[in-house]
Amino acid sequence: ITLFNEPSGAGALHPVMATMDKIIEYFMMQNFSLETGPLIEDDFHNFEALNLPKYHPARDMQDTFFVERNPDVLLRTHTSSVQVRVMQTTKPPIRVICPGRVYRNEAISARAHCFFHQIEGLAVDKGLTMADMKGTLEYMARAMFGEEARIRLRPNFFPFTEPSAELDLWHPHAKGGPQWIEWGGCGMVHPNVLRAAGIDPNVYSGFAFGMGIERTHPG
Ligand code: 2NM
Repeated sequence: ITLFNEPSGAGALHPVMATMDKIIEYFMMQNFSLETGPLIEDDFHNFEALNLPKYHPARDMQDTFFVERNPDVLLRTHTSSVQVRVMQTTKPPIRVICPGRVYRNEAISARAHCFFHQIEGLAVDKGLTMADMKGTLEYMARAMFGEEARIRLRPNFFPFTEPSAELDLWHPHAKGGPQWIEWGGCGMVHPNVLRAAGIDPNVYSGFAFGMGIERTHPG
Protein backbone atom coordinates (compact mmCIF):
# COMPACT_ATOMS: atom_id res chain seq x y z
CA ILE A 1 0.00 0.00 0.00
CA THR A 2 3.03 2.33 0.11
CA LEU A 3 3.54 1.92 -3.63
CA PHE A 4 3.72 5.34 -5.33
CA ASN A 5 0.43 6.06 -7.06
CA GLU A 6 0.97 7.64 -10.47
CA PRO A 7 -1.38 10.67 -10.77
CA SER A 8 -4.04 9.85 -13.36
CA GLY A 9 -4.04 13.26 -15.05
CA ALA A 10 -7.83 13.11 -15.09
CA GLY A 11 -10.00 15.92 -13.75
CA ALA A 12 -9.84 19.67 -14.08
CA LEU A 13 -10.72 22.85 -12.25
CA HIS A 14 -14.45 23.34 -11.90
CA PRO A 15 -15.65 25.96 -14.44
CA VAL A 16 -16.78 28.21 -11.57
CA MET A 17 -13.29 28.19 -10.05
CA ALA A 18 -11.59 28.58 -13.46
CA THR A 19 -13.76 31.63 -14.23
CA MET A 20 -13.21 33.10 -10.78
CA ASP A 21 -9.41 32.63 -11.11
CA LYS A 22 -9.41 34.45 -14.44
CA ILE A 23 -11.31 37.47 -13.07
CA ILE A 24 -9.10 37.53 -9.95
CA GLU A 25 -5.95 37.41 -12.08
CA TYR A 26 -7.17 40.40 -14.12
CA PHE A 27 -7.90 42.54 -11.07
CA MET A 28 -4.60 41.58 -9.37
CA MET A 29 -2.87 42.89 -12.50
CA GLN A 30 -4.84 46.15 -12.03
CA ASN A 31 -3.41 46.51 -8.49
CA PHE A 32 -6.57 45.40 -6.67
CA SER A 33 -5.90 43.34 -3.56
CA LEU A 34 -7.89 40.26 -2.66
CA GLU A 35 -9.77 39.70 0.58
CA THR A 36 -11.91 36.85 1.85
CA GLY A 37 -14.11 36.63 4.91
CA PRO A 38 -16.46 34.37 6.85
CA LEU A 39 -19.42 32.59 5.20
CA ILE A 40 -21.34 32.89 8.48
CA GLU A 41 -21.91 36.59 9.12
CA ASP A 42 -23.56 38.87 11.64
CA ASP A 43 -26.35 41.33 10.96
CA PHE A 44 -24.08 44.40 11.07
CA HIS A 45 -21.66 43.33 8.32
CA ASN A 46 -24.25 41.72 6.02
CA PHE A 47 -27.07 44.29 6.41
CA GLU A 48 -26.86 47.22 8.81
CA ALA A 49 -23.54 48.68 7.57
CA LEU A 50 -24.77 48.33 3.97
CA ASN A 51 -27.71 50.69 4.49
CA LEU A 52 -30.19 47.83 4.85
CA PRO A 53 -31.97 48.88 8.02
CA LYS A 54 -34.04 46.65 10.31
CA TYR A 55 -37.28 45.52 8.61
CA HIS A 56 -35.82 46.01 5.12
CA PRO A 57 -37.52 43.40 2.90
CA ALA A 58 -34.19 41.94 1.74
CA ARG A 59 -33.63 40.69 5.28
CA ASP A 60 -36.74 38.54 5.02
CA MET A 61 -36.59 34.84 5.88
CA GLN A 62 -37.44 34.16 2.25
CA ASP A 63 -34.05 35.46 1.12
CA THR A 64 -31.73 34.89 4.04
CA PHE A 65 -30.69 31.66 5.75
CA PHE A 66 -30.46 32.32 9.47
CA VAL A 67 -28.42 30.04 11.70
CA GLU A 68 -30.03 28.53 14.79
CA ARG A 69 -33.06 30.83 14.54
CA ASN A 70 -30.83 33.65 15.74
CA PRO A 71 -31.50 36.75 13.58
CA ASP A 72 -27.96 38.03 14.27
CA VAL A 73 -26.24 34.94 12.79
CA LEU A 74 -26.77 34.21 9.10
CA LEU A 75 -25.19 32.89 5.90
CA ARG A 76 -23.89 35.88 3.97
CA THR A 77 -26.09 36.95 1.07
CA HIS A 78 -23.26 38.84 -0.70
CA THR A 79 -19.52 39.36 -0.23
CA SER A 80 -20.07 43.08 0.48
CA SER A 81 -19.80 42.04 4.14
CA VAL A 82 -16.09 41.47 3.51
CA GLN A 83 -15.76 44.93 2.00
CA VAL A 84 -17.32 46.49 5.09
CA ARG A 85 -14.43 45.03 7.12
CA VAL A 86 -11.90 46.31 4.56
CA MET A 87 -13.37 49.86 4.78
CA GLN A 88 -13.36 49.66 8.61
CA THR A 89 -9.67 48.72 8.74
CA THR A 90 -8.11 50.45 5.70
CA LYS A 91 -7.50 54.12 5.10
CA PRO A 92 -8.28 54.98 1.44
CA PRO A 93 -7.17 54.61 -1.31
CA ILE A 94 -8.84 51.19 -1.35
CA ARG A 95 -8.93 48.80 -4.30
CA VAL A 96 -10.11 45.33 -3.38
CA ILE A 97 -11.96 42.36 -4.82
CA CYS A 98 -13.85 39.83 -2.69
CA PRO A 99 -14.63 36.51 -4.37
CA GLY A 100 -16.59 33.74 -2.72
CA ARG A 101 -19.72 31.73 -2.09
CA VAL A 102 -22.95 33.43 -1.03
CA TYR A 103 -26.33 32.03 0.03
CA ARG A 104 -29.92 32.97 -0.76
CA ASN A 105 -33.04 31.09 0.20
CA GLU A 106 -34.57 31.08 -3.26
CA ALA A 107 -36.45 28.46 -5.27
CA ILE A 108 -33.93 26.33 -7.16
CA SER A 109 -34.21 26.35 -10.96
CA ALA A 110 -31.94 25.87 -13.96
CA ARG A 111 -30.86 29.51 -13.56
CA ALA A 112 -30.87 29.87 -9.76
CA HIS A 113 -29.46 27.94 -6.84
CA CYS A 114 -29.58 28.52 -3.08
CA PHE A 115 -25.84 29.15 -3.11
CA PHE A 116 -23.70 30.65 -5.84
CA HIS A 117 -20.45 32.55 -6.37
CA GLN A 118 -19.75 36.24 -6.69
CA ILE A 119 -16.85 38.55 -7.19
CA GLU A 120 -17.44 41.98 -5.74
CA GLY A 121 -15.06 44.87 -6.27
CA LEU A 122 -14.64 48.11 -4.35
CA ALA A 123 -12.58 51.25 -4.96
CA VAL A 124 -12.54 54.20 -2.55
CA ASP A 125 -10.44 57.30 -3.15
CA LYS A 126 -10.69 61.07 -3.51
CA GLY A 127 -12.60 62.09 -6.64
CA LEU A 128 -13.73 58.71 -7.96
CA THR A 129 -16.71 58.95 -10.33
CA MET A 130 -19.00 56.66 -12.29
CA ALA A 131 -16.72 57.18 -15.28
CA ASP A 132 -13.94 55.40 -13.36
CA MET A 133 -16.35 52.57 -12.60
CA LYS A 134 -17.49 52.24 -16.19
CA GLY A 135 -13.93 52.21 -17.51
CA THR A 136 -12.85 49.62 -14.93
CA LEU A 137 -15.70 47.31 -15.90
CA GLU A 138 -15.38 47.78 -19.66
CA TYR A 139 -11.63 47.05 -19.65
CA MET A 140 -12.25 43.98 -17.50
CA ALA A 141 -14.95 42.67 -19.85
CA ARG A 142 -12.60 43.03 -22.84
CA ALA A 143 -9.70 41.36 -21.05
CA MET A 144 -11.98 38.46 -20.09
CA PHE A 145 -14.02 37.93 -23.27
CA GLY A 146 -12.09 39.60 -26.08
CA GLU A 147 -12.03 42.96 -27.82
CA GLU A 148 -15.64 42.67 -29.02
CA ALA A 149 -16.95 42.42 -25.45
CA ARG A 150 -19.02 45.35 -24.18
CA ILE A 151 -20.80 46.34 -21.00
CA ARG A 152 -24.15 48.08 -20.56
CA LEU A 153 -25.39 49.88 -17.46
CA ARG A 154 -29.13 50.11 -16.77
CA PRO A 155 -30.55 52.20 -13.91
CA ASN A 156 -31.46 50.16 -10.85
CA PHE A 157 -31.81 50.44 -7.09
CA PHE A 158 -29.55 48.97 -4.40
CA PRO A 159 -29.65 50.21 -0.81
CA PHE A 160 -25.82 50.29 -0.64
CA THR A 161 -25.14 52.36 -3.78
CA GLU A 162 -26.49 55.62 -5.21
CA PRO A 163 -26.76 55.86 -8.14
CA SER A 164 -27.03 52.14 -8.89
CA ALA A 165 -27.05 50.20 -12.14
CA GLU A 166 -27.51 46.72 -13.50
CA LEU A 167 -24.38 45.44 -15.23
CA ASP A 168 -24.93 43.62 -18.52
CA LEU A 169 -22.17 41.95 -20.50
CA TRP A 170 -22.12 41.60 -24.29
CA HIS A 171 -20.54 38.14 -24.47
CA PRO A 172 -19.22 37.64 -28.04
CA HIS A 173 -18.44 33.94 -27.47
CA ALA A 174 -21.38 32.74 -25.36
CA LYS A 175 -22.57 29.18 -25.87
CA GLY A 176 -25.77 30.18 -27.69
CA GLY A 177 -23.95 32.80 -29.77
CA PRO A 178 -23.21 36.48 -29.00
CA GLN A 179 -25.69 37.86 -26.47
CA TRP A 180 -26.31 40.23 -23.58
CA ILE A 181 -25.97 38.54 -20.18
CA GLU A 182 -27.32 40.00 -16.96
CA TRP A 183 -24.02 39.78 -15.15
CA GLY A 184 -24.41 41.74 -11.94
CA GLY A 185 -24.77 45.21 -10.52
CA CYS A 186 -22.74 48.26 -9.62
CA GLY A 187 -22.92 51.81 -8.35
CA MET A 188 -21.38 54.61 -6.32
CA VAL A 189 -21.02 53.59 -2.67
CA HIS A 190 -23.84 55.21 -0.64
CA PRO A 191 -22.63 57.92 1.79
CA ASN A 192 -24.33 56.00 4.64
CA VAL A 193 -22.18 52.95 3.83
CA LEU A 194 -18.94 54.94 3.86
CA ARG A 195 -20.00 56.64 7.11
CA ALA A 196 -20.94 53.34 8.81
CA ALA A 197 -17.44 52.04 8.05
CA GLY A 198 -15.75 55.18 9.38
CA ILE A 199 -14.92 56.87 6.05
CA ASP A 200 -15.88 60.52 5.57
CA PRO A 201 -18.15 60.77 2.48
CA ASN A 202 -17.34 64.47 2.18
CA VAL A 203 -13.70 63.58 1.49
CA TYR A 204 -13.92 60.23 -0.27
CA SER A 205 -16.14 58.60 -2.88
CA GLY A 206 -16.19 55.02 -4.06
CA PHE A 207 -17.61 52.67 -6.63
CA ALA A 208 -18.53 49.03 -6.17
CA PHE A 209 -19.66 46.20 -8.39
CA GLY A 210 -20.58 42.54 -8.17
CA MET A 211 -20.79 39.78 -10.75
CA GLY A 212 -22.34 36.34 -10.60
CA ILE A 213 -19.74 33.78 -11.65
CA GLU A 214 -22.30 31.14 -12.68
CA ARG A 215 -23.91 33.72 -15.00
CA THR A 216 -20.71 34.03 -17.01
CA HIS A 217 -21.32 30.75 -18.88
CA PRO A 218 -25.00 30.67 -19.92
CA GLY A 219 -26.76 27.76 -21.57
C1 2NM B 1 -23.27 44.69 -6.19
C2 2NM B 1 -23.97 45.71 -6.82
C3 2NM B 1 -23.78 47.03 -6.38
C4 2NM B 1 -21.37 46.52 -3.58
C5 2NM B 1 -21.44 47.57 -2.66
C6 2NM B 1 -20.43 47.36 -1.78
C7 2NM B 1 -20.03 48.18 -0.62
F1 2NM B 1 -19.53 47.41 0.33
F2 2NM B 1 -19.14 49.05 -0.95
F3 2NM B 1 -21.09 48.80 -0.16
N1 2NM B 1 -19.79 46.26 -2.16
N2 2NM B 1 -20.37 45.74 -3.27
C8 2NM B 1 -22.25 46.25 -4.72
C9 2NM B 1 -22.92 47.28 -5.32
C10 2NM B 1 -22.41 44.95 -5.16
O1 2NM B 1 -23.39 43.36 -6.55
C11 2NM B 1 -24.42 42.95 -7.39
